Amino acid sequence: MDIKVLEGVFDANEKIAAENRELFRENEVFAMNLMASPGAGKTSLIESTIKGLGKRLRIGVIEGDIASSVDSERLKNLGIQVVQINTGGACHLDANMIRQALEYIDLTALDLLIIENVGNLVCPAEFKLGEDLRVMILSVAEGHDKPLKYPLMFSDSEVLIVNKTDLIGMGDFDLEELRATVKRMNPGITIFELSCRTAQGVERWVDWLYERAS
Ligand SMILES: Nc1nc2c(ncn2[C@@H]2O[C@H](COP(=O)(O)OP(=O)(O)OP(=O)(O)O)[C@@H](O)[C@H]2O)c(=O)[nH]1
Ligand SMILES: [Mg+2]
Repeated sequence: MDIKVLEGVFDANEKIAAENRELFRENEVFAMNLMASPGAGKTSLIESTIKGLGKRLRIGVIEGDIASSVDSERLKNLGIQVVQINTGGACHLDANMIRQALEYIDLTALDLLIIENVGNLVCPAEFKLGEDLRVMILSVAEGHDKPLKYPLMFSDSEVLIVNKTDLIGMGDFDLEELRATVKRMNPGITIFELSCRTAQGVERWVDWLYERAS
């Protein structure tokens, strides 16, 4: 009985995600779901990406948080459309939340929609939003063993961004070991290493995203 209920939730989400996907397709908007632990650097990467893309793409952002509008406040001076979703406790965004947020976004004025998911390394991976691209961040401070402990997001993302590479050498983070583990779990994954703090590696990521989204 319980299993049926859970299946119902996921089926309903898949259905709305498909509708969101169709809406993105009709409006020729490329949608990216950005997932990571709290503090890994999602908002920092969005800031760096917006600056790096400049006027090449028209960008909008949906910010997902349990509470507060701290992140959307950070972005609103960058001259883009930003909508904040507060989940009120839920540890992830779902397709229905995105559908509601889309009522406040003019998709006809966008090329790229970036969705910052709730900071969490587990739950966001389970809910499709209708996105074209699933990107996750792991920051150096979190440790290279995280793919083994939280496998779903690593196996299910198309891109892994290793952020805070400026901190490599300050602890025991082993980049080679991380790469090998992730490639074993998800051979097709594309990995970028960068630092939003120093901007090293950001250009390569931004150019790749531009090619992919346009
Ligand atoms: N050293 C270093 N710090 C960074 C880097 N990128 C982000 N930070 C810092 O990490 C902290 C968290 O960054 P955010 O961008 O807010 O992280 P987030 O993933 O959006 O966090 P939540 O939205 O709370 O889940 C901030 O203090 C950033 O300044 C980096 O490349 N190197
Ligand atoms: Mg954030």
